[in-house]
Amino acid sequence: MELTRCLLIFPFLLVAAFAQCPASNQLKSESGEKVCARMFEHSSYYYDQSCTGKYLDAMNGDDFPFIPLGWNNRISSLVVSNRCELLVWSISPKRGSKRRFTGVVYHLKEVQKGLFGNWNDSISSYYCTCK
Ligand SMILES: [Ca+2]
Repeated sequence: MELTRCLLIFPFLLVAAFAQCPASNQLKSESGEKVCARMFEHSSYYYDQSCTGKYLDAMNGDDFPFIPLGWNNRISSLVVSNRCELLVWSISPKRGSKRRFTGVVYHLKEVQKGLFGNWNDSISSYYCTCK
């Protein structure tokens, strides 16, 4: 009886404790403003532990040919708000590979960049817009 109860409750607790990536319709700044995209320092092999570490918010219309200081080649996961899109480049200013993102991206490592690369720790410029 006790064991059964544990088995039923434990998986739910794990998900609740580690669910990290916010949903695309829940991105708000501390002042309550809608955020265009939130970019995170880390990701995890486990989907429910992604979107961790420090994060960088892009607001609607933010256009950064040079990503803010300290963030170059550092972003590993990201979430783009509903009806918004994030354009990124691998080299500043807006050079190299280019990619458009929407929705939740748990692992930039799994997004192919060019023939052999991937987008983990590879974003150097961005432009975020919402409709
Ligand atoms: Ca990283």
